[in-house]
Amino acid sequence: MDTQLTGTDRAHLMRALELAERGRGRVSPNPLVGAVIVRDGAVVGEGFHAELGELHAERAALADCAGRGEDPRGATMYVTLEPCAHHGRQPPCVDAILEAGISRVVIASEDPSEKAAGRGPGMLRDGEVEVEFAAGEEATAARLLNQPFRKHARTGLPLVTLKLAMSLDGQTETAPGDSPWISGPESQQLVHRWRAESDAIAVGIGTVLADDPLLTARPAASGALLPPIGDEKRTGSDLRQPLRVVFDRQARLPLDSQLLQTLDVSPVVVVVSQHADAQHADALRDAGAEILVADDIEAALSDLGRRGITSLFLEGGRTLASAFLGSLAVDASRTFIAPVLLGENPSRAGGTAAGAPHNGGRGKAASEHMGEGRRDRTRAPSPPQAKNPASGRGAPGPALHHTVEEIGEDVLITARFKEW
Ligand code: AOF
Ligand code: ZN
Repeated sequence: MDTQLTGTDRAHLMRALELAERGRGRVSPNPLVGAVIVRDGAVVGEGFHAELGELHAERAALADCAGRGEDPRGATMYVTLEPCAHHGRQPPCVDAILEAGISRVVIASEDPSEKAAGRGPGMLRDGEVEVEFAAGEEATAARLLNQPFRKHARTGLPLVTLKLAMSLDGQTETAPGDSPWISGPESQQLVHRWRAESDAIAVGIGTVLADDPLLTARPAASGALLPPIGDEKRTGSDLRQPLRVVFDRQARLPLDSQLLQTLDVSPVVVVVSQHADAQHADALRDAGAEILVADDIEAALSDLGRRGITSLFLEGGRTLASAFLGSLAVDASRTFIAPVLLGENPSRAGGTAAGAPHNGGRGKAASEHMGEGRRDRTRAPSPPQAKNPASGRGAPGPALHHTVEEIGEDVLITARFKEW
């Protein structure tokens, strides 16, 4: 039952959500989860799921409680996701909660996985534990925290986020990460962060042929601009690198491309059509790429989902973006608009109308504007989406919600088209 929680309950859940955030970029394909244990009004334990394969949030909070020499018996546990009841990489959290004698569990969101879906809360109730689910703001925040996990659990498909950068005259760049950018340095840093937080990045073959990109997450290059992921500063070396995916119908990826020269950093998956030249595909396989045969976006997404990819970040170019939009396969978008005019036929390699890479002139003062002027706007869900939330279709159409913020000298519009 959804319950009206007290202000204190809600504050503890918000703290649990904050803790959950610290696992970002480390736990996928698992969800981000945080937990707080409160006894007689005092916090006696806090924890979060910090690393894939390691303690779940509930056990981490119980361990913290033990470490503080506190007794969790009779306490309330606030947790952002329903406690699990299955044996996976970790034993069931419900066993730990029951053993610890926790008397009340307040849960911010349900776990839509087949193996969960209410089993844990049911077992807790059978064990005489009072179980309450949050509604409202905390429940929404908990669901939004785990959109990739939730979509993957519900559909088997990764959450797709489209990234675009454009000039004031609507020119889009085709090689966001690795050739001169339309967007400024702060935006580039954000994109490297997003890469590190994604399970996979995708580009079209046109982008690879034009720019020979690396598509790795390299936020450490100018780390000062980048706030830490999780609760501590991280260097480039302990960042998880996303799987790199090239949509390459005809298997044209050059064997000497940077992607294939850096397979030690992160694997490369080449999505080819069943009509692709078999020799080309074999050569790519011999060079160390994984070949995925799929004739449409949906088949490719299903295959990536089966490999445990819960989030796919689309980085370019226009052809790939159009294909995903045409398949209604875009859940979210992140669009940078940079204060530059590129003119009719921009030479793609950063040649601006003025003939000089415009990023060079961006002053330090730009960072002072970070995050300034952020606006939140919510739109009522459009009827078809609201009626058919699990259809797996997202965009084109109006966003369910979007924010506008300044990143350095650029404007960033972040939009959601689908909620899971
Ligand atoms: C929780 N607390 O902190 C997390 C949960 O392979 P395992 O053992 O790590 O289990 C992963 C599954 O457990 C994951 O798919 C999700 O359903 C749940 N994650 N559950 O009670 C946590 N991370
Ligand atoms: Zn668990």
